[in-house]
Amino acid sequence: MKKALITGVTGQDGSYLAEFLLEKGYEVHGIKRRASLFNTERIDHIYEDPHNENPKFFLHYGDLTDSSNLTRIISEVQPDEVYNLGAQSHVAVSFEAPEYTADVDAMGTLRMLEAIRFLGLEKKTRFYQASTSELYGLVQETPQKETTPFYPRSPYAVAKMYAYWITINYRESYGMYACNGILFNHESPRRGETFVTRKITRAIANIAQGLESCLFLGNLDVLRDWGHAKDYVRMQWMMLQQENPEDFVIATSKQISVREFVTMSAKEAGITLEFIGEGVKEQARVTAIEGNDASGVQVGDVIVKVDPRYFRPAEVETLLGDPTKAKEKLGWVPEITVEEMCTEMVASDLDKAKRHALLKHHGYSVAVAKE
Ligand code: NDP
Ligand code: GDR
Repeated sequence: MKKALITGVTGQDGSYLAEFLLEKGYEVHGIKRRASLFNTERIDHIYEDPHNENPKFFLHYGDLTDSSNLTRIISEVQPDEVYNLGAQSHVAVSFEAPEYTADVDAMGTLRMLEAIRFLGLEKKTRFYQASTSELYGLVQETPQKETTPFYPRSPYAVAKMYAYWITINYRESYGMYACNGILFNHESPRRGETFVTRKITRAIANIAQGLESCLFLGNLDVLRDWGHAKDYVRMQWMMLQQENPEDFVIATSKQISVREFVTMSAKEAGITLEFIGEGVKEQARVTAIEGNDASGVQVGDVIVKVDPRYFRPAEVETLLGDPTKAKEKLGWVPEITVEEMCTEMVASDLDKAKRHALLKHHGYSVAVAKE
């Protein structure tokens, strides 16, 4: 039985990857951070009580800033495959906490690689690094592929650029099976609530149910190549099953704007929107309502506004990936479209909003967390 170790197992990708590997028959180990509240919501459904007989899923307390802890866990687990998904993954937050972001995202990757080498596992343990389309930043070529030059535009992207190169360096220096997946944005109902797609689907659902009145966003013109996390974790595993380690771009090769994603999400909740005004004055108002999900809004309501506090000091305006290499060498193609993903995300957030609305209707106080 193969053993896999996942950093970032409590995150969006970590949770889907853990499910995927358990289904493939792996023994799966995950590193979770200590938090003052439970932070395992995304993996609670696959949690196994360590008192059970023959558990297949194990959690270890740890942190990418702590080398001795990482070395001990890797030594205990002796993994065949390591998936380094742990990161301070929010681009906007990386401008607020650049040093911490570098410590976790850049140095954390080095700590993992060095622990594998130090323990003499460099010929046994295969290593996957969660690289990112943010490396392309100010794009030098469209669409972006494996050979496109990088131009990172945030402390997050610069830290991930170090991680990208140190992974290649360990591959070339020590013959490690180590590779980078250069993944474009991927989302799901499990996406963190402060990334733009989930912020939109969650707010639209809450507004439709009368729990919120307005969604404030930053740059609506930005274009992204959005795929589904389930498709992308499958590719993370495929990359570690080849004869030789290589780096791959993973994307859908279709891009839409933030504004289009708002319109699409609202439509899913039965709300037709019209955008009016320009720049920081741009807003969206309701022009029609269909079905029963949007009882909390009326025609004419303004439910989306621009707030400059969500602008970034340096923006990545457009990203569009070319996954030809992944298709030709690994036979990988994304199966879920952005439209299907949006339908799933809005349905999931509407379900939660309806439960909250019901509680509110029965007199319970319901607080909606926001950033
Ligand atoms: P999430 O933000 O959902 O998950 C990040 C995970 O990293 C969480 O489990 C988090 O723990 C953990 N983590 C954060 N800081 C530390 C630390 N100091 N030590 C150990 N673990 C830590 O990200 P995603 O699942 O979306 O992304 C997975 C990886 O892929 C990340 O590295 C991200 O940068 C990268 N990536 C993501 C893309 C995307 O579109 N989703 C695209 C390209 C790359 P906790 O739950 O406690 O916060
Ligand atoms: P990104 O994702 O920065 O691409 O990084 P995010 O969803 O945060 O932003 C996408 C684009 O939307 C614009 N935007 C807003 N973003 C947020 N979060 N909140 C807003 O209110 C808002 N309004 C407009 C942003 O400016 C940006 O251009 C994600 C992360 O998962 C990274 O870890 C990963 O490496 C990349 O995707 C690929």
